Amino acid sequence: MSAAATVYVLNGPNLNLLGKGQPEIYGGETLGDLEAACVEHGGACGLAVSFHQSNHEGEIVETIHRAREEAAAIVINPAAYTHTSVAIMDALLAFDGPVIEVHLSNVHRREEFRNHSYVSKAATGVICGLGTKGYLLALDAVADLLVPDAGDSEG
Ligand code: CA2
Repeated sequence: MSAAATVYVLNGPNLNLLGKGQPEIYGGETLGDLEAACVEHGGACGLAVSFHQSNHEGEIVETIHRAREEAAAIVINPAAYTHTSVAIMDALLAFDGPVIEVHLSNVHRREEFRNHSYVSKAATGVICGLGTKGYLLALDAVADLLVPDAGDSEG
């Protein structure tokens, strides 16, 4: 049996406050709850989830560099860096596997500055507005994208 593929699930600034404020926008689950749900759901999809959160742009860039060696896919909620960070976009562009961008809130219904994402330029797909369920749907997408196309092996 082959080892489970590793997926890095990355969370940007202030997401450590999840469940501790603004529940009308970001819901009531804590980051710990979200990590547990991702690990469990990832496991059910045959994926090993490595979960990270940082308030520092350079640390996120370095974690993405590590993912180049250690992960088959990335799920990322870059939080406010979504709208500002060319450095995170460039790091993701240098990653070979699928990248799924997730936002808890529907960024297109909010302030105009949240409508633009640098990270989307490097994303395979984007999920927003579905709360923490979006992370689980992103893991489903990763599991699908990593399975070699059955058609490829048939004569
Ligand atoms: O909707 C999302 O997931 C966002 O990425 C969240 C970011 C925001 O800057 C993006 O525009 C959209 C903010 C994360 C802040 O999280 C908090 C959670 C609870 C309490 C305070 C902040």
